[in-house]
Amino acid sequence: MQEKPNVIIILADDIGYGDLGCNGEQTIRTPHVDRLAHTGLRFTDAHAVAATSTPSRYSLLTDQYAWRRNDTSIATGDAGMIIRPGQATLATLFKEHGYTTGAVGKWHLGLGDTAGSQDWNGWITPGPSAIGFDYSYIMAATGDRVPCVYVENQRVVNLDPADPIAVSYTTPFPGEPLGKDHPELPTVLKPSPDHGHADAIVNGVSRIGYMKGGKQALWQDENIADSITTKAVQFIEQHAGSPFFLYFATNDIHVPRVPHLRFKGATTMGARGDAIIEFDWSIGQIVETLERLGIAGNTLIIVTSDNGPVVDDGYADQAVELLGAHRPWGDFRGGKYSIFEAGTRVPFIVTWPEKIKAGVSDALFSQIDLYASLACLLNTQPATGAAPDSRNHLPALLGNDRKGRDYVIEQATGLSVSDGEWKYIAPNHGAAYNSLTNTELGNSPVD
Ligand code: NG6
Ligand code: CA
Repeated sequence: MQEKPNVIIILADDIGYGDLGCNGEQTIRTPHVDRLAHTGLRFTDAHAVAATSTPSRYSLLTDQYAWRRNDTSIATGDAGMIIRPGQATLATLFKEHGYTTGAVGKWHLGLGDTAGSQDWNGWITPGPSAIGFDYSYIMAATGDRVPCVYVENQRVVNLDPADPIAVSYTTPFPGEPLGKDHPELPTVLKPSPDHGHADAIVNGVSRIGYMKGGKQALWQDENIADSITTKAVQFIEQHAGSPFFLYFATNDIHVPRVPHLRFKGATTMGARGDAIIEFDWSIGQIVETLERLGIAGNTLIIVTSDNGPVVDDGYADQAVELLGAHRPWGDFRGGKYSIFEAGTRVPFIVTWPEKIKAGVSDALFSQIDLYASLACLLNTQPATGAAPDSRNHLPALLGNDRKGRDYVIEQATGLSVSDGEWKYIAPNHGAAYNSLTNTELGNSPVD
């Protein structure tokens, strides 16, 4: 009988607190996530560290606040690896304790030594293996940034050597049409006015950045959830006999939202709503796999999100027009990019059937504490210098402490600190409002 639990972190992209049925929204049905919420512990006051992906993921994996560095803002698709080789991460923690470790899905933490230096046609290094992951199957950045290919164990999947890939974020490739010059060519999704997303056109969708070649390796947008879920399921199947740690970062529900046809019309909210249902399906596949293999009872699953919700994030997918009564941000103000509460207050559900009792926890919790808390679960402490900002809140994570942290620090353009009742937002000169996404950002230059 395996004593150590398997650990799976399922990190959604841009799913807001209110986007899940279990958080009180009557406008959407997410049965697989809701089942986890009802059999496990559902947090009402848990936070991502930042209101956008790269700093949030950096902080979650290293458990060092991203704002301690000045190079952790939203990464391009050719960014160098932001977490440096040898830096402690959740993956190194688990690996040191005998786990097999895997990263599947959205990466958005850079690859290679420096920006633009990656060999997309060879071995891309450093990559996830340099920070503790035994296995990786990732999208380099986001769905809306080139290169639009999967990278498995640091090599582009399905690459035809006769059609090498080139990527640039500075210089277009002659002969490759761009969305900004050919607005008629993106036939699957058009960018929203003024949002950008008007560079390389891949699969009828114009993206950010320039790309050439690699035609055979291109992902199909409607198959991304299927592809990465299949890889996550295979990883679980292959390692079911000994402890594993899986970081499963979904592409749903980031833009461009192109859910598989079988989810079309699953909601009345168009692609954004349907992508939430696709996300929920992915969760169902993971849970069903664990149950089929008889390891569900001793697997700790965390379902959470990298930042708060956004409705129009750059493509004319009718998310605004079809939103109806749905409130992705729940009762909170702001959203993705915002220092107000909805920027980082995210869904957070923890299940471990053999150890965690069903319930709802109002404990103040931050993703920054995962390292120290999970280290405690492994009967160890962070090594000197590892996860410097992480504190052990394992009792809160397991439902034995309903208070949690004294405060959380949140990051958007600037910083805020909240004790769960009051919140201080440090004055800063960032814009007060993002008119593209229609988000109150919470920035103000005065106290
Ligand atoms: C923004 C993009 C947005 C999204 C975001 C990253 C524009 C105007 N907007 O810059 O579409 O890609 O970056 O999202 O380009 S995140 O969830 O990965 O942080
Ligand atoms: Ca995100």
